Amino acid sequence: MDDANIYAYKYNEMGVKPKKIRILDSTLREGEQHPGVTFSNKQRIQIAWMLDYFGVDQIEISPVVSPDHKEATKTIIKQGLKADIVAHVRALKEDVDVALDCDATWMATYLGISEIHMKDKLRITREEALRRSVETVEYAKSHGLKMRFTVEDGSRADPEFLLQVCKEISDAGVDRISLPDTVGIMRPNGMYHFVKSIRDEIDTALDVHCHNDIGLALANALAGCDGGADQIHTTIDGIGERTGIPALAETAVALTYLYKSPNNFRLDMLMDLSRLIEQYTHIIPYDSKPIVGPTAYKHKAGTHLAAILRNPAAYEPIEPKIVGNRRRIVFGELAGKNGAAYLMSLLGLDQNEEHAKSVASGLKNLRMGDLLEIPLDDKLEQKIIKSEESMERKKK
Ligand code: HCA
Ligand code: CU
Repeated sequence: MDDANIYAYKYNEMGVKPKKIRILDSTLREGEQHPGVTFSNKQRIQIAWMLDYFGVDQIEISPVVSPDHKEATKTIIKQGLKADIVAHVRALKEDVDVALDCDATWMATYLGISEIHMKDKLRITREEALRRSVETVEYAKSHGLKMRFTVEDGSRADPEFLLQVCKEISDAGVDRISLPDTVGIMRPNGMYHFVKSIRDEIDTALDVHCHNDIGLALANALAGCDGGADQIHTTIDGIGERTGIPALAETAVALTYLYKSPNNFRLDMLMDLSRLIEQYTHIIPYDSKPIVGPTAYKHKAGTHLAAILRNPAAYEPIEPKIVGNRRRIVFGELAGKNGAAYLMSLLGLDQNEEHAKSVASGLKNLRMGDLLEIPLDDKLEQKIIKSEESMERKKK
């Protein structure tokens, strides 16, 4: 299938150096901030195991939300998973103590540094915000923790102050800085320059955390990586505050195929991960959701069916089985001659060009929209070849 994509991939690679981009999954932290979502501890542990097996680099959970969450954090840390377990807390010493109490090796802390967050949410001055940031980093580092600091609402912060905070927490030894677009206000070009402005001045590793309020979360996160970040925050199905953050499935596929970022992601788990979250949250992915949505691999128009039946790459960027999804074809008034011929072969009907044409026009005249939908797996694909051969023979 890559052959069909080769020119597209070439454009994608223009002007950017290939590099590894990591994933931090925050289903257990940001995801639980999605209205209506709460997991049981058993579910949290299972989600962590599955995310680890899938191959994400870091898994984030907040131990300060409730005693239950603290218990879950402790238990997940004890599992000895490959991924780092990142305890996400506020920039307060007492919260760092909670992370320590959970035996965390990694923690993340956040503090709003835009004027609106400092003035109206936190009611602190710039000086206080700066002091609190540096003190929290120093405190965590003095206890041997690896830590990330999130400059919350960073995309709306005064760039000079943003840089000052980033520089001072870097000097204090912070291991990573998360640059969030907390209200999802950036466009890709803006996110690129937001990240680059920090990347040009300091060496600390950078995360991007992009909200999806205007539907640009993943595009922005990827642009942020072009600007110098090397870790994207995701959740399964993109759940999170309001309209969430990039979905794990889309991010992992984009990194693997469009960015050629080296990783060991088990992409064939993506459908199961989405199903698991659907089962636990009762949030059903919308029909046209990329990668895992019910119509992501359905083909309908006659011209599309004709092509798909010969070579699915004609209308698919990557094969469905790679991501655990399934190809389906839809028969109805748009099926056309090729769709009709294939349907006839499935039904064991003798077919020739003329019959196929009249079935196609019969389907059209019924005016009943889509009538039938079938999965197109390997066995059925064999049938296509036979049906084509028999059509060819009859033509002669
Ligand atoms: C929050 C804010 C946050 C933090 C992101 C991060 C955001 O809900 O705590 O820690 O990287 O969007 O800014 O999710
Ligand atoms: Cu967020």
